[in-house]
Amino acid sequence: MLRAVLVANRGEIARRVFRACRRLGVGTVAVYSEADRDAPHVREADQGVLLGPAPARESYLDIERVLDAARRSGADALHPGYGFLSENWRFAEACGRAGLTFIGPPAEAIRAMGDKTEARRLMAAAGVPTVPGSPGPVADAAAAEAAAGGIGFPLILKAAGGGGGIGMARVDRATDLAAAFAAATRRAQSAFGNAAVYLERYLERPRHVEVQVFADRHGTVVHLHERECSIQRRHQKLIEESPAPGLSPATKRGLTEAAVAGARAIGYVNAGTMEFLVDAAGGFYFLEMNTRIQVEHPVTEEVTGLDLVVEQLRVAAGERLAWRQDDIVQRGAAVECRVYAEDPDKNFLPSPGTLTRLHPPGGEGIRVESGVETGSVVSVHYDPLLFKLIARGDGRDEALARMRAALGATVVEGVRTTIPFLRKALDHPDVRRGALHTQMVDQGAFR
Ligand code: MV4
Repeated sequence: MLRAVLVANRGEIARRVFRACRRLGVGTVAVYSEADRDAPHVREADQGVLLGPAPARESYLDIERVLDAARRSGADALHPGYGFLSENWRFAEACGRAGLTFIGPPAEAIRAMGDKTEARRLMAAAGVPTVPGSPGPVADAAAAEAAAGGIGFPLILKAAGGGGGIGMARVDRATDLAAAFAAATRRAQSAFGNAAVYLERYLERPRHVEVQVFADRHGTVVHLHERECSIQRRHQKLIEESPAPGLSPATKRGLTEAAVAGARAIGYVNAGTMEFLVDAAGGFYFLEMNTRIQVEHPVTEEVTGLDLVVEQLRVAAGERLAWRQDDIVQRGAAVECRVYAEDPDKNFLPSPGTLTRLHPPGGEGIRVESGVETGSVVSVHYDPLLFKLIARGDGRDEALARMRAALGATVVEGVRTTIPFLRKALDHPDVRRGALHTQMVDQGAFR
């Protein structure tokens, strides 16, 4: 087993990883910025190492400072959490060179999936359905026009170096393509330092369904079923659930088999997520792969009864997966709401400040994953996620009812939060009946 794990992260995910370490009797090392000296994740670890000033560039994103903290603390493994350096293949590689076990996939898998056109190509070669589109990046406007001829309109321009929706542009007519291509290229260059752009057929109001996969170093690859994550705002997920409501057995089987085949084809190891778009007819298309543990992993834990972070540590230590596919069953239903320090009445403007009072909910079927406590300061420097509420039930209706009650019982004072928005969303008739799609929030369904 591992000796001590450094978590190169903060907030709720750092605390979540430390909890898994304690379950396995593994030591814990926190890193922190000057803004996080008094943060719960630092107090809860065996050791804490100061990285540097509050800005993430000088602390949580500074590879040399993080590696130096690992050396000084004696940690033999590193968990990147999500965000920050979690999908930086150079960082994963540097951990290996420094003699640290990176708790995640091989650097090469991170690199390959980070290049969105390479990911599409590898997945298509593995038999995973992809959205019809250009086989790779398009070199110039003329190449874009040639590719568009075979794809049709509407289409979408995406950054090859990007992902997560940044720099995408919908194009409805051939006459708009050259200008849109130029704009997308410029945005891709400034956001990712890589101007490469590719084309896909635009799917109208798709659902976002993702499949949790897990692989060990001994060739076993399994899935842990799906999550529905369509309720997003500007590519930030707000509500996630498992199972995905209303998926046909055929679509469900297709998704999970494709996810496992895709992960196997690239020699994937550890936890990963295959993201798909699902259209109204049940057709599904690979979108991208997230090569990290995700924010929404608890809904999968609640329906499978398995501890994904403990398994990440075990697999990283070289052990075999403790699960066989047939033992991984979805039981009941679970939903997660992300509570952010943002003002839904001001276009989700971040709402930093001091939490003068925090009273999280409890009760049957309710789980809270929090990075904060009463007195915590919500800084402008980091993602404003305060905590996640997870509700489980024997079925979807019970899980949603418990979530409504939990949101109603939560008290947060000192900052504005997304709770009023979440309550409106959960009361919406389309959400109640499970008729979800990715444009709901941005189209104003919950205002
Ligand atoms: C699309 C799409 C429609 N057609 N691709 C947004 C995030 C990025 N990973 C991919 N995204 C989309 N890709 C095609 N060919 C619509 C979206 C999209 C979306 C996807 C998932 C969840 C929320 C979304 C919100 C707006 C657009």
